[in-house]
Amino acid sequence: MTTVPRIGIVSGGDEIRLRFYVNHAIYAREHGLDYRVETGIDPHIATKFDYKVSIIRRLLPHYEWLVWMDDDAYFTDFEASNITDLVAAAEKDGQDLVIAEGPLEPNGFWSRINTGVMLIHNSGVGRALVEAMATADLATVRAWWDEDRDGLFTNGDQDQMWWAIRTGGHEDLVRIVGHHELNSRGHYYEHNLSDAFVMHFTGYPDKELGVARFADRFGVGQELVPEALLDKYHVRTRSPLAGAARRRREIRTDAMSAVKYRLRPHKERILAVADRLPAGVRSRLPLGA
Ligand SMILES: [Mn+2]
Repeated sequence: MTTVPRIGIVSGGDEIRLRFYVNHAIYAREHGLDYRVETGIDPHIATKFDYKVSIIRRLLPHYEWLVWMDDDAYFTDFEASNITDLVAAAEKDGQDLVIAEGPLEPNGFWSRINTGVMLIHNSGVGRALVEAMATADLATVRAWWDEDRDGLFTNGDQDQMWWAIRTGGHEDLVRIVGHHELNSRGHYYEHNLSDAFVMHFTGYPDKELGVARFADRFGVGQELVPEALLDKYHVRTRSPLAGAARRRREIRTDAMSAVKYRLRPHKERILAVADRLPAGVRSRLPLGA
């Protein structure tokens, strides 16, 4: 008889663009959890979000609880046992999904949930939620969406999951926690890295630089892992974005931010014009996601 491991963390996508896997692997090892980094390439990919959905569908049967971590979400508190605590709390209350609210961003964006970090139970309801997220028709979800009630529409798995929760009768089986507990943002870290459990780098034009600058704020390396743990696990490459390469990225990113800042009063008009351009041209403009 084979036994299904209890809790596994998985992250990845279609490319390995950041060193998140060092952060995730060390957190998992410290807390006795399994960890895999996966490539989500699949014959059925339609949008950039599908890589993640394909990984979750493929791996959920291999664990009792599967923890999805976006590649731009980093653990910042290596002492905190939030993953096992939240799984225990969900099991006690008979819940099959644990997910955080999408907190207010500096640009005013918010959402009822954020699918960057999810704890999914390998149960009938857990599997049904994943299937609904994977297959829900985005046009149907968009027609149902109410921005005042549901927040920002992102055109992807997050909206499909929220629709699945709300329309599938699963609300009592989903635990929506505060962002500090599972999936927070840079502006909520005030004093130290234990102000929240996971830092999710949403909305950064250059994520690798965003991680490096956040690391500098708290005097830690770009893996966001305490030095003693990097030593313990023999991590040889550390804080790789440095020197002239980093300076080039700083200059480019700051120049782009300055342009965006100056154009902000005209944003609606620019977006309306950009909407009429061919997709190939539009995708090269610095309009953000
Ligand atoms: Mn993300």
